Amino acid sequence: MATLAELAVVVDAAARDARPIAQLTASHPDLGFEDAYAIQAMSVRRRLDRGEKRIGVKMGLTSRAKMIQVGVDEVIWGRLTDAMLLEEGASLSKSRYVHPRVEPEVAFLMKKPLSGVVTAVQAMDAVAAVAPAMEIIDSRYENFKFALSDVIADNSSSSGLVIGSWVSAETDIGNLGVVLSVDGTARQIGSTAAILGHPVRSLVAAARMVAQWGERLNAGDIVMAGGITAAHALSVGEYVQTDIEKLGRVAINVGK
Ligand code: 0L1
Ligand code: MG
Repeated sequence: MATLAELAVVVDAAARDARPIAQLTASHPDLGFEDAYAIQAMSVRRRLDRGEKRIGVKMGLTSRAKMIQVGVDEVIWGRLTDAMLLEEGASLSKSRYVHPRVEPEVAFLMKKPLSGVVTAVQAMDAVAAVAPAMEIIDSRYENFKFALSDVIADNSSSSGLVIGSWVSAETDIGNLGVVLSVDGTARQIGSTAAILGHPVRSLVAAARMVAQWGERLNAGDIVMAGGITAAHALSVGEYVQTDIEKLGRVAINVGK
């Protein structure tokens, strides 16, 4: 049996080298969520030790569409670093990923620390701004297949994010229309209400879940609230855009 630290080396190397690996649960069927989050923390520590900077957290599996797409039913979280941040409107390099997918999200920018059990009002009071966003998810597991412990250990498939322009945190984000289009054709349609009924619930969950690991959301952090629709698998040459009513637009090109 490999130790948790050894498994962290495995998932970190797979992400760094964009190389698919077997599910950890294939060789470690008893890997629980707690161990999986410990692996995640150690693998992200390795990134930070290489010079990457922590910029916030992502919430995952926050919509029914996502839960059904991957066959699990728990909200999960992962850590974001500056190396994952893509410039709005720029090209991502598909060869840096194993099998990347993109999903429309809402991003929060924090202006105050937040941690532990908080209400929705307390959570929004800690938010400086909100923005339309897209997450690039990339499971490091072969065929994008995993058990929940696998994906948690793999930093909840976190691999990229692109943020549009920040708008006022006063904007009512509870039920805004969302369209993800590829080369001008709508491919996924949804509402921000798909995120746990209201995206602020994802922020409340983020504050609670990071606290379980002795962490907090800091002023300046980005919190990705979670996918609104099923994710779209990226192909080279595509132009992918998300439009969110009242929030605006965010786009990327997919390069080699
Ligand atoms: O909702 C998400 O950000 C996805 C988390 C992990 C599952 C996946 O890779 O699709
Ligand atoms: Mg996501």
